[in-house]
Amino acid sequence: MNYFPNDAITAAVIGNDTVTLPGEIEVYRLSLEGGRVSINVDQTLTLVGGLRVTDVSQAGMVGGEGLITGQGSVALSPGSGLSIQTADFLGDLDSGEWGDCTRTLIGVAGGITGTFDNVPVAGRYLGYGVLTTVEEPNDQPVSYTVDAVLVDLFQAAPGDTDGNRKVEGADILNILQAGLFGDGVTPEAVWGNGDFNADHKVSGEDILMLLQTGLFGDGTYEGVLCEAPVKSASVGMGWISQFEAVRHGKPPRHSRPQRAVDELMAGSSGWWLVDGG
Ligand SMILES: [Ca+2]
Ligand SMILES: [Ca+2]
Repeated sequence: MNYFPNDAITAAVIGNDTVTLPGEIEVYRLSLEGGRVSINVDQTLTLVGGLRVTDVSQAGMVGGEGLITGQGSVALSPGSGLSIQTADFLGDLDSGEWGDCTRTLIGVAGGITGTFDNVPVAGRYLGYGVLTTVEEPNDQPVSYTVDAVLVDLFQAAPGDTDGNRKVEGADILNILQAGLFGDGVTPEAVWGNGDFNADHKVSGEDILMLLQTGLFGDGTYEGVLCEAPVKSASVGMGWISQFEAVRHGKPPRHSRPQRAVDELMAGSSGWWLVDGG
């Protein structure tokens, strides 16, 4: 559903497709809920109250199309704000795509005047293991060029429940303390308590995703999210082979992460007391 009044006190909602503005438009708050806006040359979209994006995963890469695009221009009024969420992962987690990524929210050839007065703070959780970040390249969650508004995002790796760039004992503790493992589908199951594939349950599939990253106890991890995807057959192979050994009834070698998972599966919660992370 698209709803686009030309009115400085009314919100506009773009639910699908790309809406080309019919002319000069002033709007209180623009909500992009799956759709995009295109602005024709010599026309200006003025955002009085601000912009709300419900799925930042659809925003373009740097140099690509923004969610607000076209040959026209955008004016951000004083006091306007930006709010963002995501409705999907930023990369294919099964292929090891996580890490930092800059996305283009607004990219208009006619340029941008003004800035948002209120933007998400660094580390704001957006859903699907995605957070705003102050890491390179822009050192702030929201940045501006003459013709673009960019947002710096971080896609956490499966297992990194708190998005601190480590998969460690504290993450396993988050999963254990929530106590949702094996409960089946529940609305309470989210990234932060162990649902890494967003199927609304914390199950063995999520634990396998954690294991396959090979990141447990490895310290701070890097990512390849905005570069060409790198698929390495060796990623996590040690873990996978141990998991396979368990599945086939062979005794696993004793490593802390494997023992943690064994005990998680068995419902024990004492292992993390001896883990150094
Ligand atoms: Ca973590
Ligand atoms: Ca899950």
